Amino acid sequence: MRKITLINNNWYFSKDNITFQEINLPHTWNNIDGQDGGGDYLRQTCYYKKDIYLAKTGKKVFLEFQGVNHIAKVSFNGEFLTEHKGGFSTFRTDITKLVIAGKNTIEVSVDNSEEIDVYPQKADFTFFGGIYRDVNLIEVDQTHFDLEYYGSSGIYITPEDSKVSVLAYVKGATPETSIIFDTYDQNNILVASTKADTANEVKASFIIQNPILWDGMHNPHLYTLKAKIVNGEEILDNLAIQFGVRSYSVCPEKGFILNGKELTLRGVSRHQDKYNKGWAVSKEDQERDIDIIKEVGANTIRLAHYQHDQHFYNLCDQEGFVIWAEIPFITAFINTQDAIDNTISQMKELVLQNYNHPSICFWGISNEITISGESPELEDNQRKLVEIVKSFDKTRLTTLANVTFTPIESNQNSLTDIVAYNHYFGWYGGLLTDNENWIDDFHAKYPKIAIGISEYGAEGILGLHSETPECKDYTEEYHALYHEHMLKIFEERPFIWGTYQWNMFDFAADFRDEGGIQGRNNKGLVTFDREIKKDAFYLYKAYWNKTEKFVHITGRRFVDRHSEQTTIKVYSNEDKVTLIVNGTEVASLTSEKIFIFENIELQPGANTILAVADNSRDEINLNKVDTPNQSYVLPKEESSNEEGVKNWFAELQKDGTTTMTFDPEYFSIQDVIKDILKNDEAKEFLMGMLAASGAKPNKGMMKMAEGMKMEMLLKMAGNKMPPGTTALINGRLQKIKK
Ligand code: GCB
Repeated sequence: MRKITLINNNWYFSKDNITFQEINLPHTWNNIDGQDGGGDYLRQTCYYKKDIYLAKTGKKVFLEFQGVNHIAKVSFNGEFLTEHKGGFSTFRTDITKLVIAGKNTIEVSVDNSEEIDVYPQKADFTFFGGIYRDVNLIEVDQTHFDLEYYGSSGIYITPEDSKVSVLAYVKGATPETSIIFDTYDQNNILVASTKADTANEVKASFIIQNPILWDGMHNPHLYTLKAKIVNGEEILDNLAIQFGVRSYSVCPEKGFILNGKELTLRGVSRHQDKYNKGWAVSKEDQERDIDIIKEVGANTIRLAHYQHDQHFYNLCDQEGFVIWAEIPFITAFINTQDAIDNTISQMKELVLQNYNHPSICFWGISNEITISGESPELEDNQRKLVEIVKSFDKTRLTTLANVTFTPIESNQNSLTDIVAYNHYFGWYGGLLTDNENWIDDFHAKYPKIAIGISEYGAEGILGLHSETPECKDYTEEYHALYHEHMLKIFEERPFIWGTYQWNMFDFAADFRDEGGIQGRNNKGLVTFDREIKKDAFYLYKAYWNKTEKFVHITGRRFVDRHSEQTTIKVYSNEDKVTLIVNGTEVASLTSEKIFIFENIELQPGANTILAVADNSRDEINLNKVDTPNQSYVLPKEESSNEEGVKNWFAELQKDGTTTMTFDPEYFSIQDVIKDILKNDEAKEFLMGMLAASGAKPNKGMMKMAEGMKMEMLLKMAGNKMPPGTTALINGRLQKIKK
């Protein structure tokens, strides 16, 4: 029988390999410095060790690590065993030969520093260093399901209608051993059973009569395959793996189709970190995340931007979410064989370790990878990834997330089965209405390509408020208004195969300095500590949650109201809402999702606002004040005003040229930022230009951008730049000799 022992407790951790402190796993050394801003969190090699008392049993013994970021080097009793590159997948190492009776020592060095050949390289999130997921000791008989095949379970289950095919890899197969595959339904009733001889590779299949389908959130029915390697009566190894029977497709016109029925996928993205914990979150933290995502009413999750914990995929299977799973091939393509190999190994691990999860429908091969430019080499790398996925998994669809400025004619839109774009029109640049214009344009030009929106969002900071919200004011009100627009246009366009709000939770991005908050991306519907649901959360809930009736009065943190009359906005999934102000009924409105009560008179000082619907009610307190509460407004930096942009542009105009030439002896917008920064004159120009445009890039941000071509940076700035700017900048760079 297999014996699995969780060995998370009583480890020792050191930053210098000299002084150690006792800790328990999961652990990261960046839980605080990775979330406090400055882009200066500790990125280096740190050290873990643990003593473990074992007996000599004649069994095979493995160590299993479920997540160590980025590079782990494992030694056992002083002997180096393995190196694993990639911070998100399970890996195991065979320690059998080194085990001694009594005290044994595990040593792991963990490196999260910048490594040229391991992804992610550059991205908008903190790369928390540490052994941040579980570690297990696994003891098995000499004959066992293979534990060394890309960290997978060694068993791959492929259900197609009522036929279920199983592929199992076995180590130490002998003529005396055989395998029994028993399948149980959710009520623990045996529904199919089959037996096979053992071999290195075992193929079996069986029929489940009238299978109960895994039908998304409607009925996420799971079967359990219990696989046993036996020698007569003796059980040598055993595994229980859940799977689901389902079929799906994506249609460019109708969107996602699950088990023959249209299911419009509307959901969110999730990062795996949490306030003060970094990535070292508990199972309970993950369960809480799932509960919150369930409450908002999403039916799909993009688990960005890397492989998440097995526990989370299990929860998704159980709840019926449709999942987009992906590798961290993000932002910067590195054209070295080592880096390409790293994308391949992370892809194999993702697919093989998660093959049996019915919730996973889409394998994502890359995210915004053309930020560093499009090239045949990049496409080769992406094609290779698609090939690998298809060679292992014939049933699922591949996808990718394009950065907004990737032309719709780009080859990027023909690499994967379906595609999606990250768009932030109405936040980083462009108008809110550019969203629907872009989507309609794409759909009209490419009616045969299924298009999804893999990200969209805006910052929403709880302390900032406005009666007249506008783009870039960081208020909770603009955040909500932005999402009102997005939800409306998505509802009008059911052909969009999936939409993924960015992001369900605020998350750590240590280099960020947004709206007065250091080290955080504040686009969440819920705060980083999961304690507060922003107003926009309830807008989504009103759209998506059909079962739990509620009313939510927005603006509860916008307590001090200054204007003569104020507007009270309510989000609800009820039909009719009545507003009662200071005990007096003011109005009743019949509407859908959004109820706007205008010209509400408040009395000086304290006011009670009550909203009542058939099944629910909500109450908030507002304060009528004489002078506006200044803390609600983000102080405008002098350097970020429009004037700055205009002045800089005028200066450039005197000097620049509008014809684009690309003399390779001189700099141009086709050079990458890193190279531009190496030349003093070019650097001075670039930094001056950024300062004048109001951007205040810190060290971390510059690091993120340095792999990008200048032209990409300009495209990202979008319509924030006056027309003709790209040509002008190029003209100026063409005067600087390399
Ligand atoms: C993106 C990235 C994501 C960022 C997000 C943002 O396009 O894919 O990693 O966090 O934008 O908030 O800027």
